[in-house]
Amino acid sequence: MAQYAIGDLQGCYKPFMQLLDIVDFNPSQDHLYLVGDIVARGPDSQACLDFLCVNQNAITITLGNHDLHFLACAYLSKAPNAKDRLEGVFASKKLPQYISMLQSQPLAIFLPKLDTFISHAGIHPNWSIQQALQLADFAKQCYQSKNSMNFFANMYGQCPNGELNELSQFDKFKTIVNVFTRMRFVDKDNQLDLRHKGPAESSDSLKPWFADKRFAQDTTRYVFGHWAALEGKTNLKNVIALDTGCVWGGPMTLMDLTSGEHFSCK
Ligand SMILES: [Mn+2]
Repeated sequence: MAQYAIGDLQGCYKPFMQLLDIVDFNPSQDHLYLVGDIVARGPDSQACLDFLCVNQNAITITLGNHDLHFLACAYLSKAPNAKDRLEGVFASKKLPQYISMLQSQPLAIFLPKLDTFISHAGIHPNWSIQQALQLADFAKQCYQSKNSMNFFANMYGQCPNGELNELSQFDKFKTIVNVFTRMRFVDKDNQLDLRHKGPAESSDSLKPWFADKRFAQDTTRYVFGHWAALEGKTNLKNVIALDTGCVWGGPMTLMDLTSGEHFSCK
C-alpha cells in the first residue's frame, strides 16, 4: 500500500489524473491525502468531486478555505464568490453527495507511522500535535452538527485574541478554521495576520508560521498547501509546501509519503 499527498486541486482535474497515472495510483490498495481546496477557481471542480466521491475509501481530504466556503454557500443558500467556477456543481443532482463527502472530512490529521501532520494551511506554532488534533476535532463536530449552519454563518473574519477556551464556541470555531485553512503569516506574538499572501520574505514585521524555531528542531513532518506564492519552498526539510499553484499556471505536486519523492505536472 502506497500513501501519497497531493497539493491544492482547485478544480484542475486533468493534471490531477495525470499525476495519479504517473504513480499508477490504485484506489483498492493505495491511499491519497489531499491537502484541501478541491474546488473553486479551476475549470473542472465537478469532475474532481465525482472522482473523490467514487473513491471515498481511498482518500482523505484536509479541508481548505475554498471547500468550507463551498459548504457555507450550500448551507446558507448563498451565491459563491464570483471568481469561483461552481455553477455546474450547484446545479448537479449529485450536490447532496458532494456536500456530505466534504462535510465528512477533517481539518487536520496525523499519521503516526510516518510521523506526519497534514492540514490545508499548517499548524499554529503554539499548538502541539495532540492539541491541534483535539481542536480540529472540535471544529469538525461543529460543522457536522445540526447547528452547522450557524457555524458556517460565523466562520469569517479575523481571530479574536485571547485564550481559546475563554472564547465563545463560535469564536473558537472561527479561530481554529482560520489556523487550519487560512493562515500564512504570524506576528511576533504568533497572532495570525490574514491580510498578506505574498512570498515568505514579503513582510518585515511578519513571519511565515513555519519560521518559528520549533519547526527547525522538530522531527515531525508537516505537509500543507494553500500558499502558492511559496512555489513549494519553505527551506525546511520537514515542512513540505505542496501547493505549487496549478490553477495559476504552475505545476501540480504529488508526494510519495514513504519515500519522500515528489512528482509534478503542468
Ligand atoms: Mn487555500
